[in-house]
Amino acid sequence: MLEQLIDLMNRLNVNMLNWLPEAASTYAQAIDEVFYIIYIITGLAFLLVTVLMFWFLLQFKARPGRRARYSHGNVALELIWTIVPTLVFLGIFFYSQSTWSIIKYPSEFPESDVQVRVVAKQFAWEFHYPGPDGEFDTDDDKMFDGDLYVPVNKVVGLMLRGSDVIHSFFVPEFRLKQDILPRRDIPAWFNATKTGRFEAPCAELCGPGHSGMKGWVNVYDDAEYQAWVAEQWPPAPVEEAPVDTGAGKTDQEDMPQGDVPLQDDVDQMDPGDSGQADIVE
Ligand SMILES: [Cu+2]
Repeated sequence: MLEQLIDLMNRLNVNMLNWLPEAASTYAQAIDEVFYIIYIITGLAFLLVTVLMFWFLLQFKARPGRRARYSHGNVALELIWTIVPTLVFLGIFFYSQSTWSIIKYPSEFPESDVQVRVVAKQFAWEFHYPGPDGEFDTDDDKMFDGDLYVPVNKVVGLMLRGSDVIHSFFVPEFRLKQDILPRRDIPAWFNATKTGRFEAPCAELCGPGHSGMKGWVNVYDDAEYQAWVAEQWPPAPVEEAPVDTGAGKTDQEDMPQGDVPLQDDVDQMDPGDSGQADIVE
């Protein structure tokens, strides 16, 4: 039904939702469906009202010999045009509830693979990464001015922080838009389904430089993203940082590889240790 209507609108060339940018996040399709439903309902209401208006204009225009009739209203009609829109609005509410809640209710958010703090200020975006330790406000944090880098098909958790006035983080292709308030942390998330470079303009008039306040979301595939991370946080040469490729990887590779290498390791270590201990003793 919905698809046939959309098809009809496309053929009549009245489907303004074709003007939407491409959908590039996991929830973009669901948002667009809510848009379509509302667009169709309001479009039909517009047609009904317009047709009726012209029909009334012609039907009840002044004619010689016809007297005006005084109307006291019609209870049945008023009940209908109150109850029907109420049901329509309630229907839209319940229909869109699942889509809305997964995007806007933090308790419904999926667990994030990457966490970024977004700081909005007049008139720029700052993207803060916690670094390998996963903790913000530590020495290995890094800030990127105007560019957000994320892996494709991964949940990216955002903490939106305002530093001066109200801003709004907007990525049209992701159908993500969230207002940012001064001195408040507001969580948001997305999961990009396409690689590329997507514009992220500020969508809240925030001062004279508002129109120039935009950032870019760079969505990389897995390999590109890993390369970018390795470039930004080069693996430490010593075994201080177990998070990056070097130390952690060899440990993980050794573990499941049968008994022989592990046994060798143990055999090599034990005499060595005891030998050392003997020497010390
Ligand atoms: Cu702004």
